[in-house]
Amino acid sequence: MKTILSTWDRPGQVAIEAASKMSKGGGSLLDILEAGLAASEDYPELVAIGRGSIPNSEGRIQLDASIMTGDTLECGAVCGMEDVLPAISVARKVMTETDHVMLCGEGARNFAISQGYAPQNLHTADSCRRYSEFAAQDEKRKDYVHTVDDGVPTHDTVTVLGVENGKCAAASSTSGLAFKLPGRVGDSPIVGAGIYADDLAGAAGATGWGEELWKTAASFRVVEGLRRGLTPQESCEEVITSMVRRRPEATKYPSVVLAVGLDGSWGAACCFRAFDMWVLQDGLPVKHHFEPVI
Ligand code: SD4
Repeated sequence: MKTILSTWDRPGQVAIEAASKMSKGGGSLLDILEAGLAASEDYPELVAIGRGSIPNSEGRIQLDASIMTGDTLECGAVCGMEDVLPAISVARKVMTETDHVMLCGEGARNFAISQGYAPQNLHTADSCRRYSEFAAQDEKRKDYVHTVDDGVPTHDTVTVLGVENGKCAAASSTSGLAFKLPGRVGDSPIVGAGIYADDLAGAAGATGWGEELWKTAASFRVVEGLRRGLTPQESCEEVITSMVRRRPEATKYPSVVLAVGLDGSWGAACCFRAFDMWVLQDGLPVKHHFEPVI
């Protein structure tokens, strides 16, 4: 049996539908996760991933992505990469074509071009408008990094997990927080923070406030919980609860962890705000809703 998870409502739906198509076509677990994220990156209405996403404070779209396979622990990531889609495919190339784990900024962009990806303008009319509104403010609101004025939630990072026949994988793609400082990198491309996968335990991922998820090494800790025998749901709840107990300020904005066990069991937990996630099992994507655990 195969289980695929994908974060958030609309972004997760775009990802899970593409993942499902790849799955039906016989793709490997990594192909399925990559296809899901690549589709979300290319979907211009999603504001926190790929094309048309909310740029940094200088108006530039900088993408972070990562992928990891649980059989060998091999992983690849890019961060702060401009002008290239899909970032997740470049991250996978870092894993398969280099001896490194992560490439950043200009290096990631040049590597992508060397692998045949053509640079392109990732802005849309909407992303330009949002940036103009941000740039026109006299005093830049700090909470802009979490909510934009038209009410669009900026938390749309897509993190996907998969397990099939006891083998697991994880991947994530994002443009990071809205109007972030140039060069800022969140948890999503950081193995152990934004994703982790180990065929001896299971896979986990995160989305939300990257700084807090990173401080707590969220994904690695969730996988370690699975290794200790917790269910995915128990492990996710334990990590979110202990993150918030250790740093109460972490409840100021949304954070989520999700996990899948080697037997296809799954779970998720969040703080601050409710969260939706898609689960694909037996060929049928179903949306699940989670209320904050703390
Ligand atoms: C980040 N964790 O860059 C990402 C943002 C995110 O849904 O997940 N938004 O901090």
